[in-house]
Amino acid sequence: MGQQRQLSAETRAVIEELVPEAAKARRVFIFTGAGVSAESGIPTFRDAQTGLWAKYDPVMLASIDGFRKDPANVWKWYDERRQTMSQCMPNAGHTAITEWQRMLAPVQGRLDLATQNIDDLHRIAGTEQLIELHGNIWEVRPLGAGFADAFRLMDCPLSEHPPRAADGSTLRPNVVWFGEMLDESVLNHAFHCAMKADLALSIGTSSLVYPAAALPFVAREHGATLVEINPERTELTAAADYVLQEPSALALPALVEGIRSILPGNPA
Ligand code: BJW
Repeated sequence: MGQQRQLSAETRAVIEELVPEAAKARRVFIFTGAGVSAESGIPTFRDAQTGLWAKYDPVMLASIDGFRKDPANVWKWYDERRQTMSQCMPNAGHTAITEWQRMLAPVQGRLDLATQNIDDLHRIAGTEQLIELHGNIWEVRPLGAGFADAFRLMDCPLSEHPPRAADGSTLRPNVVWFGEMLDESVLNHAFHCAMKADLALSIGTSSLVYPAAALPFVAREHGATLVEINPERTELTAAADYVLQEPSALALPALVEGIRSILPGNPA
């Protein structure tokens, strides 16, 4: 049997201090990145440059130039990732966020979740009104078309690279590549939620990719208490009020359980 992982004594002390404040928050904003899905078996974007996908250059592939140069190769990479993701289930971190969102309903609170992840795991875990900043790997749109023309394409693996629309035109993944604008309405909504928050959490992201990485800073500037959950230090760490230097699938359930124990209307 595998050894059970435990939070460090330092993290337990930080959670004990954080729980009463977190339980008072009625507008919670959560910003997530690849680290949250790492424990479901999906390599992070940085892992991709050293691990499973080392044969590819994700920074080149995640760009419109890379796609125009070799759409079949880019689609091969996305198809492999779709196949990996189709085998993955939400982990305890995803589930804890959903539980926290549900726990806030009886106290007229709300939790907004903006994710950079394209893997659908937050939705599968049941989180509602999900804000997908960088799109969704299960959606496609015709090359040259906008986000509004996206539709789901669940074939896995795909029968051809690139997949084509009924009229023969090339389809692309409905994700945001380097140098591309994010969907303006989605980004504006995320900033609005960040600005309204009284508690903001940045979880499992290297905080390097903008404009998304600005969200927790903006929440902090507008008065939110800022929490970071990440086993590594990031560009955000120094700005955070509370730092839980742990995997999210370990720290989030402990935090949410602590909140549940004192939040009205949420029996264990
Ligand atoms: C754990 C854990 C565990 C591990 N528990 N944690 C200079 C040159 C070129 C561009 C720029 C530049 N300076 C700025 C830019 C802009 C650029 C940018 O920010 N680049 C930076 C890299 C410098 N941004 C853009 O281009 C954006 N668009 C834009 O700015 O438009 C404006 C504009 C356009 C045109 C003209 C003029 C202006 C678009 C950015 C789109 C990002 N897209 C990607 C790909 C999505 C599709 C796909 O996946 O295929 O999004 S890139 C990639 O990075 C992906 C991710 O969502 C995103 C963030 O990554 P994330 O989630 O932080 O993952 P990692 O891997 O970096 O980190 C994982 C973390 O998890 C680590 O910290 C671990 O420690 C942690 N971790 N295990 C908790 N168990």
